[in-house]
Amino acid sequence: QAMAERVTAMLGAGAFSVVYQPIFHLVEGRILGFEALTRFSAEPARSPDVWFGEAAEVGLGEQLEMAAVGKALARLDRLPAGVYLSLNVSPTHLLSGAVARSLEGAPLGRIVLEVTEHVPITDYPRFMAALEPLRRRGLRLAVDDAGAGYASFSHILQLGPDLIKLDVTLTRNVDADRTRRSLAAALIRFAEETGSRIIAEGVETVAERDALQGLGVDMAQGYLLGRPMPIAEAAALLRPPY
Ligand code: G
Ligand code: G
Ligand code: MN
Ligand code: NA
Repeated sequence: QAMAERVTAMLGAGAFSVVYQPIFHLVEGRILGFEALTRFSAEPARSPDVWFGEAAEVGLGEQLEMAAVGKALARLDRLPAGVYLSLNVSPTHLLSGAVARSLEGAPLGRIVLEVTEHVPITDYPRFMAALEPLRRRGLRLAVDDAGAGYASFSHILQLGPDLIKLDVTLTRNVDADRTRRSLAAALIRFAEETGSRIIAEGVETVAERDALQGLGVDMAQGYLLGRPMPIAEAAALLRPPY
């Protein structure tokens, strides 16, 4: 009961905000897009994953996630037209049609949906069918957390994503740790073979960036390159003479 009240409060005005983390082209040094990440004002240090989990437990998961998508999209006009927006969504809400509804009127050519396997997809054909009308209109699909155990090879193979986001656990120490490097290399090779593009997540050091670039990664995100930031800062990053 207390949890239900807390979750309802989370849906109120000002209860959460969206920050935007830049995704860079490493060679061109250019921002390609931003990932929208939700922050809850009541407890900013608590992971959004926990909030979203609690919301789902009391049946408000879809409502909260769609409110977050709506809030992220509402600021898209602050970014130049060539820059995309990446949104984290649960496969459940894609299947229910809620994601498509909250994307109505949005420029789908500028939208990437990131899906992870936290909630396993049991019926891939149905999932792909739900996505198909959106992808036909330019929406791109990213597999999030690739290599983390949440996103297996078979998951990736069945989704045929436009983008594969290499999990932070593979990025960390990729320069020094041969085991991680070989796993990252396998995923990168897999992406090349299947026509997906790789984005390395959580890049924190120059050594990690260089090692990943050496493996053929040209898109990356992480504290080394840019932290999640309010929309005004994100927009300012892109103003001339950028
Ligand atoms: O930004 P941070 O590292 O704290 O995010 C922690 C987790 O919460 C990540 O897995 C991220 O994908 C997830 N997350 C952040 N914002 C959203 C959101 O708006 N919707 C969903 N579904 N997940 C989010
Ligand atoms: O699960 P997902 O990939 O959507 O979540 C991305 C998470 O990674 C966010 O919570 C974001 O705040 C976090 N993040 C972004 N850059 C870095 C980084 O350089 N290092 C670490 N440890 N986390 C990062
Ligand atoms: Mn993500
Ligand atoms: Na991830």
